[in-house]
Amino acid sequence: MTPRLHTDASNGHLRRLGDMMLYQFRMGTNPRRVSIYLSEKGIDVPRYELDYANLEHRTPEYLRINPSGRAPSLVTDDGTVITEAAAIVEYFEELFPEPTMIGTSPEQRAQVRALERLGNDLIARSMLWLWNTTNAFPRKEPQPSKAFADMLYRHVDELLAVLEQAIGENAFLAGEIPTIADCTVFPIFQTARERFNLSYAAHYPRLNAWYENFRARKSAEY
Ligand SMILES: N[C@@H](CCC(=O)N[C@@H](CS)C(=O)NCC(=O)O)C(=O)O
Repeated sequence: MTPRLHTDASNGHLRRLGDMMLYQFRMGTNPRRVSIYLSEKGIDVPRYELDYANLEHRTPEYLRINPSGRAPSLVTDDGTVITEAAAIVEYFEELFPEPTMIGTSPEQRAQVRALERLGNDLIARSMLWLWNTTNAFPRKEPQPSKAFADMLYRHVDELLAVLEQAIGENAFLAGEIPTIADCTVFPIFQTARERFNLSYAAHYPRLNAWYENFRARKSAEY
């Protein structure tokens, strides 16, 4: 299946995929993995903004698309449904390998994927922490517990420490160019720090520098 491509006359590098639909919550951590990636690549995909407050993601219509009732979901030109942010990102990366955001050799790709998977785990642990640290997710955690949150943060911090080491002196998580690993890790930092104004990874100088650097990119606009 080859998607229909259109070049936007006003922006020569923008690649528009007119017949797809990306279901998202604009502020959601996992949907932002995809939207940040698409912005970095200059790919324009039609979006459907799910009405989270009114539980549109739990309606029978949406559950037919994504039985987990979560976002993001992508419906491709031929009606194929792709769920899971990482799968959606890798799908686009296969459609548009240049400029690469996953690496050019099997070894590089494995290293980027390893960091990306670590980021996936970081998000999962961090979400449990957020559900217990804020009152913003009453359907997930009706009675947030500070003690539980503190325990969960230790598991978050364990992965942050690995990322702090992995980034070394690099500008981006996997080296000198942004990769899908940055697209996965950045949104959870942004959710914790900007959306909920929480201290997150505050004592990791390299990750702090990376965050500020990435935050200045157009793709990170919130
Ligand atoms: N592993 C999934 C996680 C998706 C996910 O949890 N999305 C959140 C938004 S950040 C969601 O839809 N939450 C609604 C719910 O769980 O009810 C992915 O990578 O796409």
